[in-house]
Amino acid sequence: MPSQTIQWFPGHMAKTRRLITENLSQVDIVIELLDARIPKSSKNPEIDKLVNTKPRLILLTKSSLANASATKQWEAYYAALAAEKKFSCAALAVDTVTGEGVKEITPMIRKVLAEKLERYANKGMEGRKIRAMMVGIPNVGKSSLINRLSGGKHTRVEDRPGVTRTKQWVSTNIGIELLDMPGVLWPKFEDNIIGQNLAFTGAIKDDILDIEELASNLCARLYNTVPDLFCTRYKLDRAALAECTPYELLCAVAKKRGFLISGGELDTERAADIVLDEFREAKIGRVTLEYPEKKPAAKKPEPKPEPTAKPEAEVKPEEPSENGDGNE
Ligand SMILES: Nc1nc2c(ncn2[C@@H]2O[C@H](COP(=O)(O)OP(=O)(O)OP(=O)(O)O)[C@@H](O)[C@H]2O)c(=O)[nH]1
Ligand SMILES: [Mg+2]
Repeated sequence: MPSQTIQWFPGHMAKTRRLITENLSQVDIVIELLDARIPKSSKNPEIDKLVNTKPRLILLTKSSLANASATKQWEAYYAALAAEKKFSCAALAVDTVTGEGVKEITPMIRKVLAEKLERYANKGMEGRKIRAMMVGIPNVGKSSLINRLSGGKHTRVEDRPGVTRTKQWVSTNIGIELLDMPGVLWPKFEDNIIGQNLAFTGAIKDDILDIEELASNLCARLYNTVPDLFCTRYKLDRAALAECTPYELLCAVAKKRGFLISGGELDTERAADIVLDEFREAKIGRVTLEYPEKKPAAKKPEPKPEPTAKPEAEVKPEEPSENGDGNE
């Protein structure tokens, strides 16, 4: 099966880049949202240039869908960067559904802006509202978080990327004005694995994707990194699938679920939708696809034991990248 090169950069995203730059002087802080399941792939490399030296807070969103131990590692990674003064502050894991981390956002913002707030206080401007701009990839949860912080349904939220199309200010009673922004990607992903990760988690519009191929690749990724979770969910025999291609893994799911079309052929389209939906809802388990890079170990690591089934499984490094035809 030829592999699709994933790319999605419609005109409104180029406009969003300009919107970020134009509105930067209006805000005190930028809140950059990363998807806790893919903190590396969801970090738009252009944001650093656009935001420049403006104080920034990183949030790892949708933490209830990610592996908790991986999220802790990502928090530690950003805490280390902050300690080395390579970043303005540590990152915080949040989830707008469970409410995890949400109460810690305001104190964290105040910590990042401590010097500025002190200057305001010295000028007798304690009551001045902090203005924060939300930036991040599509579907990462910017508008949901604004609604959660403002305690109302002020912004449109939908289970698809590209919902917010223009900027919107929202007031809160926690001393912060929030600026919602459309989600923004970048024109060319460095590596097709990044495109795949973004597509697996729902940051790329499904309409432009070959869903069967995407789901086949997701099956392969899950089989290779969290085999127990994948095989348990779809009642598959791990050993019997060892030599399978990604598409054969998808076929195995379709067969096990009894998805057939007329003539008795396997309905792999239906299986593809199911695998993607169940991954995105964490029904397969709380899976993080990327871990922070570890510093080289001082001594040789012990050989890894065979992974065993557990609610939150460890994830191994990426499968090799694939190249192929483009799409838009
Ligand atoms: N489980 C979970 N789902 C979330 C969380 N935050 C957002 N979602 C869901 O993710 C989807 C997208 O949320 P939005 O708030 O619209 O995302 P956005 O970043 O504003 O998206 P765009 O406007 O398209 O850029 C919705 O279905 C939300 O319910 C979260 O913390 N946990
Ligand atoms: Mg939005």
